[in-house]
Amino acid sequence: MSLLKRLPRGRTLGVAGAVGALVAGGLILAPMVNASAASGCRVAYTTNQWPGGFTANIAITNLGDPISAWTLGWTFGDAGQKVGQGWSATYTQSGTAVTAKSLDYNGNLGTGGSTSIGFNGTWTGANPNPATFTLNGVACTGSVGTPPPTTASPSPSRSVSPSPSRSVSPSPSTPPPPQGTTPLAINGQLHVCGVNLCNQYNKAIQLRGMSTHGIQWFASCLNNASLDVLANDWKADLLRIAMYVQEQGYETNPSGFTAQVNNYVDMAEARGMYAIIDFHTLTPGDPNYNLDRAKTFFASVAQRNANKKNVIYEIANEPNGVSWQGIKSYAETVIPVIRAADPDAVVIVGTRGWSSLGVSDGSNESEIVNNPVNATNIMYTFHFYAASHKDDYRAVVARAARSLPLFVTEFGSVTYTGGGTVDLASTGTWLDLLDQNKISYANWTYSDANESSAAFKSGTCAAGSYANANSLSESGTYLRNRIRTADNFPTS
Ligand code: IDC
Repeated sequence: MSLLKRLPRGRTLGVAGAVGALVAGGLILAPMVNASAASGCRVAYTTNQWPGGFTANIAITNLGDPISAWTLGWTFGDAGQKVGQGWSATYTQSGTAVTAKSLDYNGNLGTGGSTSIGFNGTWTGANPNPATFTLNGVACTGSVGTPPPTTASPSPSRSVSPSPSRSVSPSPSTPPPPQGTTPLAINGQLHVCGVNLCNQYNKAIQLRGMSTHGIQWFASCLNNASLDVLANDWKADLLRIAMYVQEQGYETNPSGFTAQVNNYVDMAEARGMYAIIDFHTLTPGDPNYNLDRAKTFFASVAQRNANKKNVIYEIANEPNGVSWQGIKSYAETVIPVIRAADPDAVVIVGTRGWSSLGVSDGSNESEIVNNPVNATNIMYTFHFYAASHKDDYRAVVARAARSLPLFVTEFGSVTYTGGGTVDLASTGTWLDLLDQNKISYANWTYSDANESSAAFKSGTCAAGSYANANSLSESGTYLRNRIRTADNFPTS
């Protein structure tokens, strides 16, 4: 439905001079907006454009009384303009009318407070930028107005105007300084910003950590002692929880595997680490084969973990033998299930050809760039195995990283079989590339599987000596040294 139809008394989005009127129907009304509240806003909209595409960056400044949630509205000058992948807001477009709604972490804007959002879009025909914006239904004219007190009875406690907070308070949209030193305490709720992963201070960060092996096989490597070592000795930021769906995994005991995953989420959280919930589809490669299981599983884990800040959802490990259109369709079915329960978590979408951005199927990232998943706050998966995948794959990642938010949720220092040669030279070249682009990663595997990708020597988990250097494999020794180097988590 067009938002324009919801506006009262024939007002249209973006008409200057309608300062202060509230929008009926609850659609645009923010909780703290009050009939007598001063309102006003300024918007700076800048674009980079090229034939057919553009990136828009939007800086919003609230000039009125503090608000706790906002909806920015505007009207494109040409029907050919379309919002694609966006960040830091939830975007809805109907015809030329667009709204961008705040997320949990950036809804609070004090007087003078500002926040930045943006999106990648496509265009045909003319590409005039929108000239006028509304914030919570009020035109952004760059000045402050106080509406007449007729739209609702004024609250006695607010009869003195202007509010004292208007001139003094700093923006409450900036979270307080971190209360702890763990990756989770510093970074808080994550979100996607442009092509990066951003922390609660809206700064781009890189998370580095380990993936479990299949939790149906290597639970003996996942306990309080081993995760203490991962958090404190390896200084990992991230634990990826690989829950296979087939191969004696989830499909054999849905409630049992769901509980096991939730338990690992809690164990990671208790140690200040992020947790990727990996729906580890592998064979069959079409994620739609597991669509009903995915909907059941993600509805459950998203509801259970909605209030946690450490959870990232990975909806399909390695799609293979399936088109990008098939993956996109799966994603656009599963993501709304997650969002319904946990609206602000980052979701990672697998890519074609075993999450190679299509390269292993003879394609590349352009199939995604030209036809992105219709959802916000998402990233795309890239996997590599350093002894098998080298410069040609690296060239694609270096290029794709400029237009897609990427997350390396799994990689090996070995061949794609999970075994064979440990290629530390190629691994180092890969990790340098990921570091330069702040691409987060998890290494396969934090286990003692009898294969060269495992970080621990075969059979050592039972002994429990996770911190003993003699327990580590060649790959584990290298990855520990890489992961434990200092993080760069900006807070201002
Ligand atoms: C491998 C394991 C191996 C197991 C096999 C089948 O290392 O022990 O027998 O899966 O379950 C992937 C997959 C990941 C693979 C890994 C190595 O995501 O499940 O693990 N790999 O082959 N993609 C590329 C490589």
